[in-house]
Amino acid sequence: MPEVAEPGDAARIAVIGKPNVGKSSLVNRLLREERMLVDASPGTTRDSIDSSFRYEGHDFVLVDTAGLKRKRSITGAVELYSVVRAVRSVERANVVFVVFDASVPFSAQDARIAALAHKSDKASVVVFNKWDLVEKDSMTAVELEKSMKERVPFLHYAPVVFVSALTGQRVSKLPGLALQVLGESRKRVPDEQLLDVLRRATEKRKPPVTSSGHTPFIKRARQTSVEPQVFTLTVSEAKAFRKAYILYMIRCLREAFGFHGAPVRLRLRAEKGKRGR
Ligand SMILES: Nc1nc2c(ncn2[C@@H]2O[C@H](COP(=O)(O)OP(=O)(O)O)[C@@H](O)[C@H]2O)c(=O)[nH]1
Ligand SMILES: [Mg+2]
Repeated sequence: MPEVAEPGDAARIAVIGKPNVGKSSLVNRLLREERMLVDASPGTTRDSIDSSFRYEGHDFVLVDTAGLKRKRSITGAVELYSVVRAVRSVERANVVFVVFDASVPFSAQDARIAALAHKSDKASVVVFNKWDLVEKDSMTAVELEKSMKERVPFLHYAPVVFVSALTGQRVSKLPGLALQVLGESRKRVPDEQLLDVLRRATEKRKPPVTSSGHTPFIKRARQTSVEPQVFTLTVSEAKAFRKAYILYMIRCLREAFGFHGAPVRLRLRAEKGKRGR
């Protein structure tokens, strides 16, 4: 089995989501519930609050991308500003909690904010808050998760949790999930196992034959980065592996190694020559 790396220094968790989804309530509940608050100090930006806490021997800094109160008449500006703020805190984070309001329909702005976590290659947890307001018989967790994944397909790899900052339901699961996705994002995979998984993937489903009539193949594969997970494949012809095929290989890597909650990237580079092990 691949070795799971332990997080070293304090891991930063950015809590993002559009205004009013309950980010601040969630942060407050988490710190209160777990009685793990060590220190709360104004963040580097005037409008964010960094809170340090310790969970199962690991240090975290929780960053609430908190709200500036502005007049309703300039809603557009508030929305824009909330995205700018979220971008900044996501860049500095190790883990992102992407918070949605489970009691209202999923919106385009939800999707835009969620895209930040994916674009920045951060380990992510999807948090549906205000679960206490949801009529459980009309809208189940499964349906909500499904509609979110249709709108935000790139977050399909993230664990999803349904919580209530109001009642505290399942809020205590959050630190463990943060630790889990961070571990997945830092997991190391031995070269031979990696090549083995990829070769089996190409045997099961052959990459399309190139215009010159060759079946492209993988010569070497290495994990060239963790957090984010990046794999560099040396292949016979880089262009021969199309996007759909690259997504297929990523799916095979996830099946073999997990990487639950962690983004995975493949880099392909070509090297001419004969096949050889
Ligand atoms: N019913 C319910 N209300 C919530 C929950 N979490 C937050 N709220 C309410 O939603 C509103 C916005 O919460 P806030 O934490 O300020 O959201 P933020 O803008 O994302 O930080 C407040 O009126 C909260 O009391 C929840 O889990 N259930
Ligand atoms: Mg807030």
